[in-house]
Amino acid sequence: MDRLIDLPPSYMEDFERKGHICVRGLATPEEILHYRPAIEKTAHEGRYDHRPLEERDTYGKAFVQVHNLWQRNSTCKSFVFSKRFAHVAASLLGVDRVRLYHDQSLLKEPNGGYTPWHQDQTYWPLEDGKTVTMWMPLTEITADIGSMYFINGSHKSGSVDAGLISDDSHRKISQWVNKSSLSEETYGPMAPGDATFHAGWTLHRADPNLTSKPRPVITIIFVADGTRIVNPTPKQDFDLKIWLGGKQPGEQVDSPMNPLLYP
Ligand SMILES: O=C(O)CCC(=O)C(=O)O
Repeated sequence: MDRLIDLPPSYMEDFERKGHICVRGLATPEEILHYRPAIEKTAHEGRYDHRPLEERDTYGKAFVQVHNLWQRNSTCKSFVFSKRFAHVAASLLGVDRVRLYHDQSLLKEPNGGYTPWHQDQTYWPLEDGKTVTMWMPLTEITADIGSMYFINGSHKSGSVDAGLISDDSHRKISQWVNKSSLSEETYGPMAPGDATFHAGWTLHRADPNLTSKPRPVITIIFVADGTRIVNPTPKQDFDLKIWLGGKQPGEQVDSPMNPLLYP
């Protein structure tokens, strides 16, 4: 996972302009075959919400979420600590060094619900413009299993005040998008090991899983080295307590919870 790839400059330009890109074949089929069992097993063991789908709210129906696989399993750690992924993140952010904010497994179950429109940075007490999320499926992404959609250029608008991920954020952002002149984009079918990258404020959503197969995805959130923690909004208190190893507003994101991943 440490074999680096250099993205053509157009990727960095597209990321700057649109707030998202797709890198095909970032992990090889062999690498996915090797790592997928450990990622799925660790995600399964870490699952804490065992309620049936119909008893969960919209957020709960969208995916089963398990965080920081890197701390739970050494094979997952070597996947998350891939220098190849972190180097792409550094290139997109235009920085020399990136750290881990956190990783997560997002399993959209068979018949799992839609992922409402939202902005990740609503949750993060971090300086603007310093984060990028890698979203990598471990299975074929077809039109009916829950692919991602992005609003081009929306990262430049900052917060659209839609709140946390919910039917309400979906409604508010749909209205915001309808009033804007910004367009929606999806990368269509994806192979295991392809990856999308999106910025902290990029508006994004995913379709429901209409198939009888699960949709295993791993995401890794990278943050530029040197990024400072900002005063949290009430919605960001949780992240301040959980993902930053006790660091406080004004300090840099550099606790052992946020290891340097590149170089
Ligand atoms: O996988 C999904 O359905 C949504 C993922 C997402 O919102 C994210 O990675 O930020």
